[in-house]
Amino acid sequence: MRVPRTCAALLVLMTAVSCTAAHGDDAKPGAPAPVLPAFQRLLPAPERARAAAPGTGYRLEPGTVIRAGSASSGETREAAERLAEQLRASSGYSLMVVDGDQANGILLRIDEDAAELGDEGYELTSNAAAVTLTARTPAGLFYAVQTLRQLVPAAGGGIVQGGTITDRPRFAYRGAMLDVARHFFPVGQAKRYVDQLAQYKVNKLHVHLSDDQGWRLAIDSWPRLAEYGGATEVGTGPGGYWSKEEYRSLVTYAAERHVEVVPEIDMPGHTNAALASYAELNCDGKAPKRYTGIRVGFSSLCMTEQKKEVTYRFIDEVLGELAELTPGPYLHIGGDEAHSTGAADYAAFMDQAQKTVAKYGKTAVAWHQLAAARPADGTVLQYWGTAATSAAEKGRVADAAKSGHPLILSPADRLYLDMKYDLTTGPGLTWAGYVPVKKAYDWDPGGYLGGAGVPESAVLGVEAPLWTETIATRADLEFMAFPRVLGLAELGWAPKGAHDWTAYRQRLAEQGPRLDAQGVTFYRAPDVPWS
Ligand code: NGO
Repeated sequence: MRVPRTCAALLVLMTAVSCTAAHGDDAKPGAPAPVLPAFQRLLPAPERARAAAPGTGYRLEPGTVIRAGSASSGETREAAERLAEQLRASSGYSLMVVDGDQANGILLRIDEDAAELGDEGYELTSNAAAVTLTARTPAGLFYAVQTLRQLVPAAGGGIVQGGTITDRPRFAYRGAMLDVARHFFPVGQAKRYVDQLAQYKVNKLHVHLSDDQGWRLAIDSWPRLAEYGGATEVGTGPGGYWSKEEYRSLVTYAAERHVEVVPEIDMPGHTNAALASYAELNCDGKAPKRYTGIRVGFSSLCMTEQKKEVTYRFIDEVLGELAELTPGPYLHIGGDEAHSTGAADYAAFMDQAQKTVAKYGKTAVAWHQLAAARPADGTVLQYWGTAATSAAEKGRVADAAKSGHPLILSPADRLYLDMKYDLTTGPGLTWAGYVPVKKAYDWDPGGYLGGAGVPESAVLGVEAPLWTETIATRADLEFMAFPRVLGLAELGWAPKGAHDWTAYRQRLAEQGPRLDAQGVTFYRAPDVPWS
């Protein structure tokens, strides 16, 4: 008997999952997807899932009680309350939350000895008496809850498929980037993105806070950056900036969803907004006009002997304030496309910027162009090359990786969410080619730079950047991000053995109603069998 490919891929990791022949690769592109058994619907795919007989499992009822463990920590209780809220909304049931650890109803528990679950893993079991979610950490418990949300039938109550899921992420860094510099988006939009991402187990939100077209974060020691440099964006819009209070509220909101905010101040290029705000930062002492076009590579902080001091004081004060707002370990210092900075000046500047990040107790992240200069110990490089990137450039990145610099992979022809899907896409750029949904998903981060000598162990994770030169509205933003960013989530979390486009596109199709219910204006890719 021929095992349908959908199941073959899952069976590598899952014993006893029930696969039906209905969803093999015979399914016609564009035909509605058959409904998948619950464990096979999960996105991202779990590391291991063992389903009990179909129809068995825990039945969610109006009287179901959610138990937040016995030695219930605040965080377990919080996770239980949040789960209750979400399930109430979809089921209409009252779902009381109580302390206690009886396996009866839905039980959430932290087991600090469950070392095998790691920092973000969890176990979920469902039987007639209970659904039990176990994790070693609050993050793991949060991800167990996200999985359970996908297992509860969308409409109302119903049965949570019986069996056991044991799950951990493949990569520690699973990120999305939002460029709020080219077009300004309020903090509320970033929070909405966090909610959308966290349910798919994405754990980093990188915010691109400054560029030629706008400076988006209030800095007390250099107030004109935001007040003057923030009052423009691409085109004729009014721009805007985030106050420190707003920024802090985003950091807190994200942390509650186990998402860490990684702030970026792009330097020494992409700095026209700063140069326009302060004449003293310019080599000739004259402030250029503010810029609202979409060219890159024309601006640079000044590195002459005379100006170095003010440039270094500037980055020290900006990064100092940024570090103070950032509980997470990373500060992103840009370093891309510094075409107007000489090579020696670039290297010296980036040395100083990395030293400054270290002085504030943080780890620097930079775009991979830093590999051509001097990445400092511990600095993380973010690779944004494409299939066309030269062997020499890849080689420099590989050398850095081999000497201990972790890599975040954001190949532009796979993960740039600002690339058009195809020639009919309204917004978006095409410099890295079209990026249809399949292309965004169908590659292996672990082996991606293997040809250049980068081992999987050097890959910290993946990130999908959303640059906004051509994206000015929430609708366009979501149209470009969804559904491709789910591919990012899958690549970052799911085990390599689950990788299979035919199976993935069916799981993706199952997310359509969920995205619809959340009001996400996603792109209905023609090769995904949306129901
Ligand atoms: C490049 C460039 C950005 C653009 C983006 C557009 C990087 C790292 N620098 O990516 O300034 O916005 O392409 O796709």
